[in-house]
Order: sequence, then structure tokens, then C-alpha cells
Amino acid sequence: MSYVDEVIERVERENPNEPEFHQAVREVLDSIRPVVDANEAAYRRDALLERLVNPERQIKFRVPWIDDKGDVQVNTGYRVQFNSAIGPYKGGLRLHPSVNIGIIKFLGFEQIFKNSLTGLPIGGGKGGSDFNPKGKSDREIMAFCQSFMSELCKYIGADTDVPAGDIGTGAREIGYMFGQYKKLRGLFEGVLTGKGLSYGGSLARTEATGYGLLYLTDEMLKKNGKDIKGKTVVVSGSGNVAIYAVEKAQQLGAKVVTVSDSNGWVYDPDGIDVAALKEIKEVKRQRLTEYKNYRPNSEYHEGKGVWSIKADIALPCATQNELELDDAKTLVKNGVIAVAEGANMPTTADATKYLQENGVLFAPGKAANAGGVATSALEMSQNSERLSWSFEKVDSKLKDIMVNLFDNIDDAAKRYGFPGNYVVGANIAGFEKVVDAMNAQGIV
Ligand code: NDP
Ligand code: 2IT
Repeated sequence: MSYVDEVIERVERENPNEPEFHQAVREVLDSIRPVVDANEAAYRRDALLERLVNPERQIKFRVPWIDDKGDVQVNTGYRVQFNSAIGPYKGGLRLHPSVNIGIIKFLGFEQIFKNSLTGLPIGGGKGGSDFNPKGKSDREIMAFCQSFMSELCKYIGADTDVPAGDIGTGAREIGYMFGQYKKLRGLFEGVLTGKGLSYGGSLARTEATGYGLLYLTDEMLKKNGKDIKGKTVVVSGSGNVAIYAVEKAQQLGAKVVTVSDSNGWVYDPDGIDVAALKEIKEVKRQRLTEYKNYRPNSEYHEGKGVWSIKADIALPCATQNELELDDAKTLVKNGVIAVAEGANMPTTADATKYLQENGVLFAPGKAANAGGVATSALEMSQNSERLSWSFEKVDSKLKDIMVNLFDNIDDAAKRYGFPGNYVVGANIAGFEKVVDAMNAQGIV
């Protein structure tokens, strides 16, 4: 059995009931086979792949908090510090009832290679909790965030591990967590990114993941002789990534006709009204059922459905495994030319394969959504020099990072004989830098 297959089998055996983690490991290890084959003896001797797939550290803790009725609630908190070969652990905190150790490990594993692809000095980590922020009062959110940070603060720091937002964690939650960290540790430092602008946040971090997704998509289309202008786009999700993906797609001259949340989806044939979307989601924290009040010509449907709308470009921006094989078949039948992942691993393995085999340009999340964490790293730089840069400066750095990132994954795919396969390109390019740093630092 090949070294890659041995390690995949061992991961599955030693980490039962973690299907998302298996899926992420399988995808990465499968695509780095040519590199592993070329270095098999040395990698085996150094147990390189075993070290890569085992987190440096996993922290799991109790998060007790008091709800508005005075009852005590208990959630579970996690932080997986996966790999610090190229920098301090960096990655978001997900607050969603579906969170478990397998999901945090899949996200942390992906983060290693994503962070490497940004070209910036950040290692891979991820955390979160099974806490459900939906329907909670502001005070309940604060109580949870303070309790969560009371424990997490022992393990993080500006030079060791720097968390940020993810599903369910936005500027409000980061603010409460930052306040608690400062109180307990007595340190005003860049321990979290995605902070508010009045206390060390970076301009353009809010927009960065969605904007970066479009900068990369635009570049991928251009390099393949296509133009985003005038294209129809379907987006899933209506959170931080989706909102700014819609905004930048429109600025680049495309028409976005859908968004969704976990209850249903909106079809707006005239193009999504991004101001209305922001008001509903960012200001009022409402459901998408409200969108019709702003745009009477739009349709609201319960359930899943954005991939059934005919479009040139599809941007999944909600959650993992939300674009399945049947959806991929529908997209292809409807003539889709590109799929770029705003979310982490939103496309199932068989759907990805189907899209690629049918000539669809496919940008995997670890490349396409890397603009968020890249801008987090720019926030860290600004915090270190105690300065803040203009929106234009951060945005132009973000754009350069995404264009370079695309060139690097394109080049890696070609070097290993898989031109146009950006999954292989991203995994190999991300892996190369991490492995170089791991080798240089010895067996640690
Ligand atoms: P938000 O919490 O802001 O928004 C999440 C969106 O996805 C909401 O519309 C939510 O609907 C929907 N959603 C979440 N879970 C599910 C589910 N199980 N089924 C259906 N819909 C769901 O999160 P973000 O926009 O920050 O994150 C979206 C994705 O992008 C995630 O995969 C995240 O890991 C990834 N990502 C985020 C980055 C960031 O900077 N924020 C950076 C890189 C990747 P509802 O409101 O109904 O729950
Ligand atoms: O998945 C991700 O890259 C994020 N949620 C952002 C992480 C970060 O540290 O900004």
C-alpha cells in the first residue's frame, strides 16, 4: 500500500466518527501524491505525513453561562492548534450547534494549507463551540463569549495563537471576547482579528473574504480567456462571506440573483439588493423572509435551491457539503463555467470531481476564501506596528495576494502535470511551504 493510503487508513481508524476530517485529509493527501511519491523514503523516515495529520494540540473545555431566565447552560468549547511550522496558529472560531471535534479538525487542517497559500507567516488552527447564537439576547451572547474566553485565554496570545470570526462569530462576538481577554490577561494586544475599528481592527477585514473570493474568481476567469462582466452568479449563504461576495461581484459587473440561509433562499431576477441584504442581516439580524418587503419582484422559497437557477458562476458561501453531486449536475446542465468556494469545503468530493471532469473552472476554498485570513494577517501586522492602514491600502494588498495566490496554484498544477486542476495546485503549493518549514525545524 502506498504511504498516502496507509496514512489515510490510519487517520480513519484513529479518528472514528469524524467524516469531515477524513474528507479534508483524503482530499489533500490524494492531491499531493506526486510530491510524496518523489520523496517517499525521506517522508516515511521522518513520519512527515503522520505529523501533518495530527494536531500539535487539541483543547476541549466546559463553557457554563447563565441565560436570561437565570438558568445555567453548558456548552463545549474547542481550540485545535494544528500546525505552527510557518507562524502562530491562526484561524476562526465557529459558533454553531453542529460543531464537534471532527468539524474543528477539518477546518484546522484546511487552514494550514490556506494560510500557507497567503504567503504570510501564519500557522493553522481553528476553534469554536456548539453554542447556538440564534435567538439569543445580546446579554446572553456576552455571557457566553466571556465564559468561552475565560478558558481560551490561557492558550492564546498575539504571538502564539490568534483566533478570529467564522460562522456565528462576527464583530460583536469578537468584541466581547477581546474585552474578556484584556481583563483576564491584562494585555491590550492583537490576540484576535476581526476587531472593531475603534480598538485595533483593520479596515477591509469585514469585506475581505467575499472581496478576495471575487478577486480570485476574476483572475481565474481572465487567465482562462473569460470575463466576469455581464455574467450571472448564484451565491449561497447570506452571512459575512456571502454579503461581500455579492457586493464585489456586482462592482465587477456581474449580476447576482440568489442568496440563502439555513431556512430558505431568495431569487431576485433583477439582481440582489445588497443594501437591503446588509440591513436585514447585519443591522436587524433577521431571516431572509424579510427580503421580499424590500424587493416585491423577488421570490422566497423554503429549503435548498440556489443551484437550480441557471447561472454562469456559482459561489457557495454558506457551509460544508452544501453543493452535492446532483447540484453539480444541474449546474453543468445549465452551462456553469466556474465554481469558486467562499465557504470551507462546501462542495462534496464527488461533486468537485464531476465539475472538473465537465470542464468547469473550480477554485477550492483554501485558495478562494483565503482573503479573509490574509487580511487578518494584515491586521496582525498593523497591530504590531501600532498603526492602521487606509481601506485602499489594505484592499490593494488583498488584491495582490489573491492574484499571486492564483498564479502560484496555477503554476503548481502545471509543474506536476495537472494544468487547470486548482485543487491539486492549491494543495501542492500550500503543502510545499509547510513541509519545507517542518523539515528545517526538525522532529518537533
Ligand atoms: P456567517 O455566520 O456570517 O454566515 C453563515 C451563512 O451560512 C448564513 O447565511 C447561514 O444561515 C448559512 N449557514 C450556516 N450553516 C448552515 C447550514 N448548516 N445549512 C445551511 N446554511 C447554513 O458565516 P461566514 O459568512 O463567516 O462563513 C460562511 C462560510 O465561509 C463558512 O464555511 C466559513 O468557514 C467560511 N469562511 C469564513 C471566513 C470569514 O472570514 N468569515 C473566511 C473563510 C471562510 P443561517 O443564518 O440561517 O444560519
Ligand atoms: O476559515 C477562515 O479562513 C476564517 N474563518 C478566517 C480566519 C481568520 O483568522 O481570519
